[in-house]
Amino acid sequence: MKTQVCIIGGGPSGLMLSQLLHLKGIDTIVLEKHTRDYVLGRIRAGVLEHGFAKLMREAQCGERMDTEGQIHEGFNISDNGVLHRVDLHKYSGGNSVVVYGQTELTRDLYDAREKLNGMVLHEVDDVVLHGLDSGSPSVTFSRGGNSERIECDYVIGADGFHGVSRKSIPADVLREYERVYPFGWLGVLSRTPPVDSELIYARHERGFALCSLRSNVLSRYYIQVPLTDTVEDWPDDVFWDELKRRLPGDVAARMQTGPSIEKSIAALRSFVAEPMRYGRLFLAGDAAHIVPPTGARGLNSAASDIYYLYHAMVAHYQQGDDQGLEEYSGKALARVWKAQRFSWWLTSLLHRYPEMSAYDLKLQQTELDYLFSSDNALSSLAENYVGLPF
Ligand code: RFL
Ligand code: PHB
Repeated sequence: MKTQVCIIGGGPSGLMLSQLLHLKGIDTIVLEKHTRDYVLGRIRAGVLEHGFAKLMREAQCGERMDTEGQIHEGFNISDNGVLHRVDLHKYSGGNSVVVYGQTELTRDLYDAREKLNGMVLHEVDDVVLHGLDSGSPSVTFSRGGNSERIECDYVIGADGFHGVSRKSIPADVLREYERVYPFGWLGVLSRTPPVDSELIYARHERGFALCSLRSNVLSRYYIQVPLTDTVEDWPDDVFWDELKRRLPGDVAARMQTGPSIEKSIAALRSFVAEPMRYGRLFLAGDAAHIVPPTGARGLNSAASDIYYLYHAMVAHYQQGDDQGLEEYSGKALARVWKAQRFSWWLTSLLHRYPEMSAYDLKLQQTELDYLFSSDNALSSLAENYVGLPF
């Protein structure tokens, strides 16, 4: 097979880029390891910044997001049982975020690709990238027992943290920066009305908790757990009791509980790979960088990568202008590192680390007290949470 841009990974990054390029007449093939149902079964992001929402509209995929997504102009931080509201609208100069699940937006992207007869090949295995430092790269893979090969101009590595693309960059070129956190998040999805119309991030001596939502009838809750815990350690009733303990009394009292529809534990990690380009390979999204979910930045950082790549590819194919491609890695990484800083900071502010000394706890408390006492500090939090410009 032949295409202009071969995209590895059919998650939100790969699908979004494929759709945007298609609308500009640039041919792509997306290779995805799993089935569509498997990809849609992964419960992940819930909070989108407007930069991402704009890109969805540009990709002609924004209709359902605009009717079913919720605009949130603020969120809450509970500090040992006391609730403080962060007025995003006031402190970010009128901005807000959109609450719309990653599952739903990925479904919208799949539907859009299907409508335009976009080529998305599922259940591909043994993906290998060839000739990345030559003028004619190719990708080989197996599907349904057959070996296949795609010749292309460029390869996009949008295959997430565990994908093959990043690993195809020679070790003496790639530099990796990483921080692994000594705890995970246990997430529960339940068909119950959310406890609050806005998100609640809770700092508590028993550990962090988060109350989020997908709609008026679908709630998403998380609690910080030790990395050694498994889902089996947390039957539903034990989970609900622990979540309530970490929330203000009145919030816990009005919490509606029910059976979990999904329950999983995610480890928390900060990670950046540099550079994000090697020859004809460009990395995007989780393939190049990971943040702990505390700041809701993961998918939103992927959005800026896709935005830069999309414009760079269009300039290349329509005007023969390669400046965007040349500058991609540096430009993308500048924003990526700011999302890293913010996610690390909010994680440090709200979690209970096993090794925390009395001094560390006092500093954490002071950092929060300062935040709630300073318009400047709240503005800094708000401008990062709604997303820095790209
Ligand atoms: P994905 O979604 O991991 O998709 C990569 C795709 O590549 C496929 N793949 C391969 N395909 C072919 N060949 C191979 N060898 C392959 N290896 C892998 C995979 O099957 C997969 O389909 O990466 P992408 O597209 O870059 O998207 C990134 C986002 O998924 C991620 O950043 C967010 O989910 C992070 N995140 C959040 N981000 C936000 O912006 N706001 C949030 O509120 C938010 N909440 C979250 C989150 C992530 C979480 N977890 C589980 C880590 C909450 C959680 C709990
Ligand atoms: C979610 O709804 O899954 C969610 C929301 C905000 C975060 C992380 C996850 O910071």
